[in-house]
Amino acid sequence: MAQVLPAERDLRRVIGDVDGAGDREVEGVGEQQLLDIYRSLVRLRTYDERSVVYHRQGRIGTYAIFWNHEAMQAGAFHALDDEDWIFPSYRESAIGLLRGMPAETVLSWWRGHPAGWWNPEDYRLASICVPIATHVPHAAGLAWGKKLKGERACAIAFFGDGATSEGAFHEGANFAGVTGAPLILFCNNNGWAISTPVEAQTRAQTLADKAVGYGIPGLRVDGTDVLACYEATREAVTRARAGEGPTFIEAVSYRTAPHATADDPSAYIDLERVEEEKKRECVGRFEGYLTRAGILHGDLVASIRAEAADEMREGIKKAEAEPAADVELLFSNALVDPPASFGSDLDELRGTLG
Ligand SMILES: Cc1ncc(C[n+]2csc(CCOP(=O)(O)OP(=O)(O)O)c2C)c(N)n1
Ligand SMILES: [Mg+2]
Repeated sequence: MAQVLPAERDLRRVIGDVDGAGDREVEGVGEQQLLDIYRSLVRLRTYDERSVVYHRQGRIGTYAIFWNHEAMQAGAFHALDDEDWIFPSYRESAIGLLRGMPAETVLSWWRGHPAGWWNPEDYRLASICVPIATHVPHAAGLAWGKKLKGERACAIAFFGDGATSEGAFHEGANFAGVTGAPLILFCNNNGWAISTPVEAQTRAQTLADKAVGYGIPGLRVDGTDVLACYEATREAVTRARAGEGPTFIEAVSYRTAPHATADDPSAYIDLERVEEEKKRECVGRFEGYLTRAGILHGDLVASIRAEAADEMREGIKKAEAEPAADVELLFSNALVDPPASFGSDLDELRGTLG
């Protein structure tokens, strides 16, 4: 049972080629749900593209671009219920939008402002995790807790291929396997951990193979196919709710954007491959699928994009209207017994900042 099924070695796909060859349907998913998924994709894409612009304008700090990762995030998200917990990495920083979090909250996070902090309970959304893989044991613990309490909710942890080289991933995966925690381990395998290719990180044939050692089933999907991501996550959620424990999903893509705004991938990435991959980026692929199915047309696309652009315009306005935070916040939760000089040091710092 705990194996990468032979049928899963190839990447699962629902969306076919541009001419429609290979398109199939996901059982039980109607027109309205397809459009909801599309709206989420567009909101994430808009968030990402606007953020790169805001960064260049100096309005947010260094930013982890998730262009062409939207299908994994929206696909997985729509397979969850409202009560299920999400543990994002920096790559899924804006997934809270889909849970009703205002854009200004996420933008504030990237501005390093405390208005970008939230109570995880409010959105069933843990804080954005930057130390690679350290949220995996937290997610496993929360999921196990839900099981012990007899609650229906499950948890999902998003992380990258590089995270599977970290101890915390293995601790979390093992713990979830042993406890049968209702957890989905969603691995975004974009081929790179900054400049380290996945081939330099592991001798495993697939990342899903790593699940086998923990007694967890592994699935492999095309990470730019939003419906394949949705379908695989829905299966994992069904297993979790049935008391069958965790599932590992490896969603495969090729990173088409820099790791973050501070990175210049031209020194290491295959630029020709990037151009090829951009032609089949995930939002356009889903638009093609929906158009072929007669569900999407130009006016609808335009209005959904306009709504998403408005959301961002409003969000950045509100984030920038936040008064600057007091610098004392940097220290107030760090020092139980501040040194004698703390008060005067702080005054000096305030003076320096004007
Ligand atoms: C514990 C830890 N070590 C190192 C880093 C520095 N670092 C930031 S991103 C990154 C690569 C992560 O790659 P991957 O897990 O594939 O995620 P991706 O960025 O591709 O989504 C590293 C090593 C970190 N944030 N945390
Ligand atoms: Mg990666």
